[in-house]
Amino acid sequence: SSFSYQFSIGGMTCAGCVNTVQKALSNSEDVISADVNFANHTAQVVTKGSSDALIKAVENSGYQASLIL
Ligand code: 9UX
Repeated sequence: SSFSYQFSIGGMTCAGCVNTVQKALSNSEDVISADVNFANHTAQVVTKGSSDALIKAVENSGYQASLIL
């Protein structure tokens, strides 16, 4: 089964950052879709994996992510 997670993303200071975070999430294992919103500083991700793996992927790309419950 798959899960849908919403994250608050920190550190995106220009629209180019959106592409970096988008790629980090999209290229992560088990991710089905990832949509990053610059205006709201959020990301919506559908994955077959864990939210922790996604937070690590975002952090490894130089940004922060926290799960919105
Ligand atoms: Mo824009 Mo983001 O020049 O690292 S791409 S700030």
